Amino acid sequence: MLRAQENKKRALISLSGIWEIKKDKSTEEEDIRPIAVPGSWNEQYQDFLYEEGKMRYKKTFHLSKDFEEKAIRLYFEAVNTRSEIYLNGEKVGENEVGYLPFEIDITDKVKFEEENILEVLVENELRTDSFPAGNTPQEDLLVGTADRRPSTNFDFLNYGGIIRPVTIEITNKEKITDIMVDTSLSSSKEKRGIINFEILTNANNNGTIEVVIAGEKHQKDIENGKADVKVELENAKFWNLENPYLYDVEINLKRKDQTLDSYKMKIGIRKIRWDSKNLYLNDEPLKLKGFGKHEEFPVLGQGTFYPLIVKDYNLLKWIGANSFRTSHYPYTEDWLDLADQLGILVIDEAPHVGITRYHYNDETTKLCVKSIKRMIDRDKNHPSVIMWSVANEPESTHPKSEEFFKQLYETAKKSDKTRPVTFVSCMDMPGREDVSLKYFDIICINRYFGWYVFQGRLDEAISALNENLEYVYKKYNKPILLTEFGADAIPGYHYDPPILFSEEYQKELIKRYIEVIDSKDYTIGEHIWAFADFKTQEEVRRPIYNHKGVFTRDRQPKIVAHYLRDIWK
Ligand code: GCB
Repeated sequence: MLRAQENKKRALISLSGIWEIKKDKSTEEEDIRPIAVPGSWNEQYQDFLYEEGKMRYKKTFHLSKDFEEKAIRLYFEAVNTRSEIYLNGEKVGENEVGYLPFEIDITDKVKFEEENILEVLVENELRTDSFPAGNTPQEDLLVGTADRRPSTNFDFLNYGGIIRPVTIEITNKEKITDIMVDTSLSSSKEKRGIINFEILTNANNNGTIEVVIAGEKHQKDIENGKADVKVELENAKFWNLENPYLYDVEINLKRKDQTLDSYKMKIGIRKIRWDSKNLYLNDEPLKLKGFGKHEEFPVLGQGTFYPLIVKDYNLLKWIGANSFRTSHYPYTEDWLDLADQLGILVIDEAPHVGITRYHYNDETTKLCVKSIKRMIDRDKNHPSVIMWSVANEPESTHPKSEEFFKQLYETAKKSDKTRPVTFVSCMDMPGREDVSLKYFDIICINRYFGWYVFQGRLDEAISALNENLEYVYKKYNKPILLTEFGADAIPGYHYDPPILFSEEYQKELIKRYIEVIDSKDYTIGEHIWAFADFKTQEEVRRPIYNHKGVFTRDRQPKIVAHYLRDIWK
């Protein structure tokens, strides 16, 4: 599926703005309230903070008769989580994967020059064997979630709503339907860029695809709805962290002299590979410096908010970071556009957080396979994406996890052979062995020595970390990335000597972890948890927020931010 876009042959109508919302059960007219789209509903109304039921969204729109001969599709960038879509009272589509886009063709259903009523029934109920994951029998959980409110298997608010923009795209009926770009055969040494474009259309055998890049046009006839175009560029400019060079590409669908459709994109020529100790970008070993993040902010919840995207990249650059993980779900695609443009590397994570033994069944496997395919389908052409993460901290010690994760690994590999695939594990230590990580290319691990274990006892924590890294490397013989480590620091809490919850302790712990990580030649870097404080469920371990942020929730630096800036720059 192609992301909706506006260009010389495509028009977009935005449905962002104020919609109506009401609880689905409610029959009272006065229960209808205004709600902002995009945005999570949780912090727009006090009584919606933990709302988990079905909510009915509504918006009206009009279309001119000028579009009667055109193809019209609704493009939802993301609805969390399950949704049913109704147009003028008729069900036109449904979706069960959060944080990823879906489309609905409404060409034959939409009314012209009359009011159209669009309704979206949204539901985010916590389910033991699905996503968002929660309401899990407590006695079986390895990670104690006690009496959380709500009972999530993950550490952020159970957000719901139409969280990302909704648009109507108007195109010709014959159009380009997907584009795959592969630059992995390029040679940075010889400065030769090899770009394979695989372009899909619904124009069967009748037409030509034209690819315009670097001032040259490359043409190929469409066969069975497909055209493969290979472009070779001598003296190619490679995409890297110092110079994230992007080529502007225009792809046209043509018949005789007529252009039926057009699509614009930016591509970066770069190559990823890895061995038993390193991950390479264009044959240079990488050292990742960065964070696990969230896409969330006061009032908006997880709603797309362009100033936040700009601010966070500004801070990533300010602090000298070169990468982040989209924990624990794929972010709005504009994040990736900016990562491409600014030269920031991204580990793209599927929305699979809180997996326990109850997920190891056929139905959940199918759902996860579907969402991994959809994540890769959306993000495959972004040069900034260097790795796929298929899950965060699942119960991967359980014997049944093995077959489940093997399938998820194979799914990701089948969709994309050019990038490493991982999942983020927190379990691996003697007596608590991870049985699934062995299938994956890069070993990503989260460690909280000095916080949840060895609380405040940094010397013991650091020696445990040392020992555990050696153990994990010996077990897998693959590059290791510490994807999470950190400590809660309540902004403005200071203490000497450094003790739990003080900004000083957070700094000391992070400093000592980085020293250990840097001392091993098989580690590929450090991702601190977390970039910024964020809203969580309610429980005694969380004074309203998770305070492991290096920045506060409103993006002001804590002491450790200045320390990181010194060592990373
Ligand atoms: C983790 C999770 C992350 C939590 C973090 C914490 O391991 O991956 O979502 O927020 O720990 O602070 O407990």
